[in-house]
Formats: sequence, C-alpha cells, structure tokens
Amino acid sequence: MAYVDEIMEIVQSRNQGEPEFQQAVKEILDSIAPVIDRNEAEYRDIGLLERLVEPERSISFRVPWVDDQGQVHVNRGYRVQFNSALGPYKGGLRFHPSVNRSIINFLGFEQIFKNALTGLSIGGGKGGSDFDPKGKSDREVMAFCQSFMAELHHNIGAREDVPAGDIGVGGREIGYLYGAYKKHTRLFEGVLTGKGLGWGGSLARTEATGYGAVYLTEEMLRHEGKSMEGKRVLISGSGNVALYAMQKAQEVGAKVLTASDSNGYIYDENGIDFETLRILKEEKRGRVKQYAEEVPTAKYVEGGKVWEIPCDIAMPCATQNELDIDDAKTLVANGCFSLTECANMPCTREATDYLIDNGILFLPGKAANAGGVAVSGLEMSQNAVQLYRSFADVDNNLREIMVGIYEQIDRACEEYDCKGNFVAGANIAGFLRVANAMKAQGYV
Ligand code: NDP
Ligand code: 2IT
Repeated sequence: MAYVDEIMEIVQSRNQGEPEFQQAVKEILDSIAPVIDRNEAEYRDIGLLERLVEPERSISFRVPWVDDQGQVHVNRGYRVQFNSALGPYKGGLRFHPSVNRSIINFLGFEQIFKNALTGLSIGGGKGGSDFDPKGKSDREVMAFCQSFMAELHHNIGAREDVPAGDIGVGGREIGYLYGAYKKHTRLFEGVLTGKGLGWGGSLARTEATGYGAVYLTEEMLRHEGKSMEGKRVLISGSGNVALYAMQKAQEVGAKVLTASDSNGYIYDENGIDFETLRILKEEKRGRVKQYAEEVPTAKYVEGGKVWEIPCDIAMPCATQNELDIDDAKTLVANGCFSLTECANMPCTREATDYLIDNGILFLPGKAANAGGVAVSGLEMSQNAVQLYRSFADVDNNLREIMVGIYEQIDRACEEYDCKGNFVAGANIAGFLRVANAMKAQGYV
C-alpha cells in the first residue's frame, strides 16, 4: 500500500468522528504524494508522516463562567500544539458554538503548512472553545476569557505557544485574554498577537489577512496578464477577513458586490460601502441586514449564499466548507475566472476539484490567508525587541511575504509537474520546509 494511504488509514481510525480533520489531512496527503514517491524510503525510515499527522500535544479543559443573571455555564476549551519544527506553536483561537476537536485539529494541521509558507520561524497550533460571544455582554465575554486563560496560561508563552484571534476572537477578546495571562504569570510579553496598538500590538495586523489575500491574488493575476481592477468581486462573511479583503480589493479598483453573515447576504450592484459596513460590524457589532436598512441601493437576501450573484472573482471569507459543489458549478456557469480562499478551507474538496478542473485560477487558504499569521510573526519579533514598526513598513513586509509565497508555490508546481494547481503547490512547498526541519531534528 502507498505510504500516504497507510497514513490516511491511521488518521481515520485514530480520529473517528472528525470529518474536517480527515478532510484537511487527505487533501495534504493527496497533494504531497509525488514528493513522497521521490523520497519514500527515507521518509518511512524516520516515520515522518506518522509524526506529522499526530499533534505534539493536545489539551481540552473545562471553562466555567457566570452570566449576567448569575447562572453558571460550562464550555469546553481546546489547544492543539501540532508541530514546533519551525518555531513556537502559532495559531488563532476560535470562539464559535461549532468548535469541537475536529475543527481545532483541522485548523491546527493547516496552520503548520501555512506558517511554513510565510518563511518565518513559527510552528503550527490552534485553539478555541464552543463559547459563542454573540449576544453576550462585555462583562460576560470578559468572564469567559478570564476563565479560559486561567487554564490556558499554563500551556503558552512567548517562546512556547503564541495564540491570536480567529472567528469570534477579535481585539476585545485578545485584550481580556492578555490581561488574564498577565495576572496569572506577571509577564508582559508577546504571548498573544493581535494586541491593541497601545500595548504591544502591531500596526497592520488588523488589516493583514484581507490585505494579504488581495496581494497574493494580484500577484497571481499579474502573471496571467490580468488584474483585479474593474472586476466584480463576491465576498462572503463580514468579519475581520472579509472587511479588509474588501477594503484592499476596492483600493486596487475592484467592485465588491456582496458581504454576508450566517443569516443572509447583502448585494449592491454599485459596490458595498466599506466604511459603512466597517462601522456597523466593528463598532456597533451589528448584522449585515442592518446595512441594507441604512443603504437604500443594497438588497438583503435572507438565508441565501452570495455565490448565486454573477462575478469575475470569488473570495470566500467566512468559514470552512461554505462553498460546495453546487456553488462551484454556479460560479463557473456565471463566468467567474478566479477564486481566492480567504477563510480556512472554505471550499469543499468536490468544489475545489471542480473549480480547478474547469480552469478557475484557484488560490488555497493556506497560501492566501497567510498574511494574518505572517504579521502576527512580525508582531512577535517587534515584541521581542520592544520596538515598533510603521504601518507602511509592516504593510510592505506583508506584501513581500505574499509575493514570496506566490514564488514558492509556483516553483513547487513547476518542480512537481502540477503547473497551475496552487493547492498542490502550496501543500508541497509548505510540507517540504516542515519535513526538512523534522528530518534534521530527529525523532521527536
Ligand atoms: P470573524 O469572527 O471576524 O468573522 C467571521 C464571519 O464569518 C462572520 O461574518 C460570520 O457570520 C461568518 N461565519 C462564521 N461562521 C459561520 C458559519 N458557520 N456559517 C456562516 N457564516 C459564518 O472571523 P474572521 O474574519 O477572523 O475569520 C474568517 C475566516 O478566516 C475563518 O475561516 C478564519 O479561520 C480565517 N482566518 C482568519 C484570520 C484572521 O487573522 N482573523 C487569519 C487567517 C484565516 P456570523 O456573524 O453570522 O457568525
Ligand atoms: O488561521 C489563521 O491563520 C489565524 N487565525 C491567524 C493566526 C495568527 O496566529 O495570527
């Protein structure tokens, strides 16, 4: 049996009931099969894949907290420290009711290869909880964050494991988590990224994921003799990634027609107004439905998906598996020519294969959204030397990193005979960096 198939069997039997984790592993193993073929004896000899698919450490813990009525609630917290071959574990925390071990394992596994692509010294990890910050008061969110950190602080540190935000974890949550970490450890150190600008945060971290996704898209299109200018873009989601992908897409001259949340989407053929949406989401913590109430040219569609609107470029920015095979067929039928995964694994495997087979220029999440963690890495380095870089400096560095990612994935495609398949290119390039480090560091 092929080595990658043996490993997939192990993953399936050891991680039953974890469909997202299995999906993420299968995609990587399928992509790297040509690399394994060339080096099978050596990789088998050092148990490389067996070690790669097993987290170095994984914890889950009870998180009790008290709501504003005095009622006690118990959520479950997670942190998976997947791989430290390249540096301290690094990856976000997700607070969403759908969080479970499968989601955290899938995100942690993806993070290893994404972080490798940035070229920085960061390993892969992820964490979170099934806590839902939506509709909670600031005090309730603080109570939850303090309880979460009362346990997590034992397991993290600026040179050990550095969490950040993800779905449901933004500036407010990072602030409460940081305060709690400091209270327990007495250390003011770069243990979390995405911190406030006055207390250790980096300029451009808020914008980094969305901006980076646009930089990578522009770089890919440039090689095709194209650009985003004048193109109709669909964005899903209306959170951190969606907002700043929208802002940068508009800056390079694209027209962004949509945004969404889990209740429905907004569509405006004249383009969504970034500042109105930003204020609604970041300052008022509102819903996209309210945007349509404020902006008369916008239409709100309850329940629908943005992918039904004809476009040139699609940018899913919400969550995993939000774009399925039917959506992929609709996009192709409507003339879409390019898709950038800004969220983590937003396209199902079937949708991804269909889009690539139909000649869509497809940028996978682990390359396209790596700008967020890249600027987190830059925040860590600023904290380490207690110096702050300007917005322009960090933003330029982000752009260089995204261009570097394009070069790496394009080169991997060339070398492994999968020209134009950037899913394979990203998986191979990320894998090679991690595999070489694991080989050098012995059986650990
Ligand atoms: P936010 O919490 O800021 O926003 C998430 C958005 O996605 C919201 O509009 C939310 O709608 C929507 N959404 C979330 N879950 C679902 C769901 N199950 N069904 C439908 N809509 C949903 O998160 P981010 O913008 O930070 O993250 C978005 C994606 O980008 C995630 O996949 C994340 O892992 C990824 N990512 C984030 C990075 C970052 O720096 N923040 C870096 C790299 C990747 P609603 O309000 O209704 O829940
Ligand atoms: O998925 C991701 O890369 C993130 N949520 C950002 C992680 C980070 O450490 O900045």
